[in-house]
Amino acid sequence: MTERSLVLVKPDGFARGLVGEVLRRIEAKGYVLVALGLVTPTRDQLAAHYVEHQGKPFYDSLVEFMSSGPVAAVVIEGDRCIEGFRALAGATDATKALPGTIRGDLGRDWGQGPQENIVHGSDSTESAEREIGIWFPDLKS
Ligand code: IDP
Ligand code: MG
Repeated sequence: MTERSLVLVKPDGFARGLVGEVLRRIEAKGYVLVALGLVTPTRDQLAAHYVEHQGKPFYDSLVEFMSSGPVAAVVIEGDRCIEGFRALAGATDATKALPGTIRGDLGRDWGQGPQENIVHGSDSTESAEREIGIWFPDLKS
């Protein structure tokens, strides 16, 4: 049951000084931080990370945005933390995300629709395993 998830505080969240607030919410929920780093992602890294979105209308803009500055990459651990972090994050579109969630409390539309939404969280155990391998290739299970 114990699982891991890959969380990113995206460049908008980093630029707005929200890394600490996101980590605070993860820790307050009870999940454990397993790995943590700051990196400005390469396009290759983002192509691997967002492979499921290649070819979509927002893909090029998304990669541009995600490579525009530092992100905080985090591996969290805990029973059902994949589902649990997605609940903490809220809906993809920050305008629609419920108050109480990271995106609902801290996010808004900045002119690019749902693009700038502060955080990423893995959506399945398969995605989590794949994504953790991209961001933390040396992390031991
Ligand atoms: P998720 O992050 O809630 O899992 P996904 O559908 O996997 O949402 O989309 C990945 C990311 O792509 C989103 O978090 C958001 O930054 C961006 N995105 C999704 N849909 C759109 C869109 O319609 N326009 C612009 N950006 C989008
Ligand atoms: Mg997703």
